[in-house]
Amino acid sequence: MRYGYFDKKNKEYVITRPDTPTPWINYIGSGAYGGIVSNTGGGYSFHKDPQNRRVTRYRYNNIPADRPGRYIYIRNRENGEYWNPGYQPVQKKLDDYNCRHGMGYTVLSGEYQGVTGEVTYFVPDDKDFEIWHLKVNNTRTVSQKLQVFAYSEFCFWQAVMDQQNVDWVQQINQGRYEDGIITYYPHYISDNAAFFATAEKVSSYDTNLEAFIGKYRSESNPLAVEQGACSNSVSYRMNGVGAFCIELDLKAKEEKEIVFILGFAEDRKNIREDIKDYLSPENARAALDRLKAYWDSYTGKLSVETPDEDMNLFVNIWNQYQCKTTFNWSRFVSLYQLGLGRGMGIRDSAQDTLGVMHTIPDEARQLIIKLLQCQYTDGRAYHLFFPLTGEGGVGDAPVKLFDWYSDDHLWLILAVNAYVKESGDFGFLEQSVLYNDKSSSASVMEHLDMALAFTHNNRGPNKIALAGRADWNDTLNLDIGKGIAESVFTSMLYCRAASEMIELYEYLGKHELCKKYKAMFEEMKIAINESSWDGQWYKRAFDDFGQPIGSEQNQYGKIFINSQSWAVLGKVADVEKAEKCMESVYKYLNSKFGIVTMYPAYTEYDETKGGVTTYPPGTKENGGIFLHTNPWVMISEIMLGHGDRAFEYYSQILPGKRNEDAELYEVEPYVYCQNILGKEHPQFGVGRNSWLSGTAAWNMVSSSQHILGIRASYDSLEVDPCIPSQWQGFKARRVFRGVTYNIEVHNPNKVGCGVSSITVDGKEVEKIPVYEAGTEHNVVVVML
Ligand code: IFM
Repeated sequence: MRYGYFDKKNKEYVITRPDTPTPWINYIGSGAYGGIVSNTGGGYSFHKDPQNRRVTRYRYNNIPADRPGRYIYIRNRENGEYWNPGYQPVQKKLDDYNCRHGMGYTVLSGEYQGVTGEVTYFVPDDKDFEIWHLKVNNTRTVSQKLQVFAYSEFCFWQAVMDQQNVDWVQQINQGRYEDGIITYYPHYISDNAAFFATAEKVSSYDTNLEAFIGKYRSESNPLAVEQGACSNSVSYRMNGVGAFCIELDLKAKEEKEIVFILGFAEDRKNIREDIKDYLSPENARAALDRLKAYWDSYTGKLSVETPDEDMNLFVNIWNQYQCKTTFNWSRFVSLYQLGLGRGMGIRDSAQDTLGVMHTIPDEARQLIIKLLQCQYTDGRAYHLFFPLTGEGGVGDAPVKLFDWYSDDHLWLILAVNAYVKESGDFGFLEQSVLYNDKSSSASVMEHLDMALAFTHNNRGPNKIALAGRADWNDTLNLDIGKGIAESVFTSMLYCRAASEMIELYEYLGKHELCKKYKAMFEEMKIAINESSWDGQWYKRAFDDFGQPIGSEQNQYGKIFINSQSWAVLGKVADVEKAEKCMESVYKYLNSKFGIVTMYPAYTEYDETKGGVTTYPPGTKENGGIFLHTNPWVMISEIMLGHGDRAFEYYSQILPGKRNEDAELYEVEPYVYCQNILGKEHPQFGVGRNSWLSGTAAWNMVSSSQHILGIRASYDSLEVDPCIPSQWQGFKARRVFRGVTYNIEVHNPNKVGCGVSSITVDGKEVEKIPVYEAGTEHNVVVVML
């Protein structure tokens, strides 16, 4: 069943029916003020931090009720009927409905009884508030007397407190109205306020939820809308809302535009001045045009034309777009991660920088600095931090024995190396950055050295990395107090990180350091191969009794995905072992909806393994398809020269390919989700946790840098594709360090991997040079 389609020209996904299997959402905002908007207007807003600066409420665990949200009610004053352009919350059957999710904006359009309503939600590129730009059109040949109600429900800023301390929160809330602006603030705060505003003539308003909705009613039949007027309520306590009623007498075929602004002000005295330029429809339109231009420039650094339309759609638009959202919000705030408690993950954000590096390296560098500031002087790192307050910590994972995860710090090395390759900014490596104690500092390079040193200094009986609280797999909690559990995966990640350091030090001519890291790399590689090769694949870990996890000898969890892909990515496996373990992945872990994390899944809770065994078989880390891990397999296949296999893996998880079976898939077909229920689950194929997943960044990396092979290196742009053998080639445009490269790749012999010649502007070259910024060059790559 189809719920919508991709509108390639307008870079939008168009939803044509409101009853999607789950709310299909979009994000507005750039990483400061922002919010979530569903296809029926559900969702919420926050300012810089969804936990500490929540602006509006959302009721979780209510899917698919998907309420409340940013609602527009249109009421016919003659017959009293009312409806919403986005269908919710009144749920009146509309004569026409669609939702267009674009890049940074969402448009909801509905038609009912000769009236169309269209509302566009977005955050202007230069402001910390959101615009609701409403157009109401009388499509009839007679005039109509209408009313518009605009509504949003405020939240106390600390979103956890809003749920936990209702007694306090409800006594302190204050809501006021003055000349088109509703402010909402707690009694004890004098400067800040959330606000809702319009420049239109307001016939009545409400600041109090109970007054607008009425007792024992809901957003679907609010008293104010039913009776055709708000009650000008002043909220001295209880729950706050911003609600306006505006009278609309539309002549035949007349259209009226109204702008509403919802936001948060650090100083409420400045609200009027701050919003005044954006309250007119003309300026709102101009702001939307600027936003679209921003996104065109963001996605314009890379565009490809391959024989696969779905790949083009995702590499050019949707995957790039999702990468910016994960970069903004890590795993902090979605409809599944509630913006409470978790904060921004260090490992997550470090990986997220990889997905945006080609287009916004400066912003990536700024985030990397924040992550380095989360590092302890001994090299390990916080597990998460809160963007508004800068506080960090280890989070609320069930195992409390450790204050470190074995992998967080190692991802920093991958992020910094990717940044330097993209930007050529070697000076960054010398920049001094504080540690999390806020008093000691070290150069970026020293931070990275310490990251490797921490793992080197924390190895277990097999001389491989200790497991700590967990590794990438948050739920594999093996250390139950003995302190000897080990992670093979982290050891492989360490090898990858060490080899990136070796490459960098070689390039910089730092031979002594290079030697040191080569020795560290070799030592770990040998230890892994001696302890963890299982015959057909690599073991995953050792538990706190020294017993293997992910071995033929285990009844459950015989084989895990990550210790196969990272054996290749970490350059730990020789060719024979690499081929064998990747073949085992295909044989035991692959399925038509993606590769599962491990097999067979655990069937019962086991405290020696921890969180993974709390999940039923086939769910998430316990044998589910945890999509984040799939691109690692694709990259590994490409490193082995298997372009067809890699593309098969890539295609089978492309969300666009699930558009036709969205009823089963349930989640948005325009972004990757975090997990799909695996082959051992009765609901095999159902997706969950859309949007915030490392899948976005790593699929961007695997598709553009490995399948298509276009990647930055320290002194050149590499084009080294490994494509499906039947492709004749492809074209791409890549902006690298300000230089535009128009690339043509030819695959005359249908080999798919390996390059026989490269010419730039007609001259054969060994490497593609970095030219003067602002110039444009034509690159032709002929494959073997
Ligand atoms: O790696 C983690 C990530 O940090 C948060 N989501 C779950 C992943 C796998 O456990």
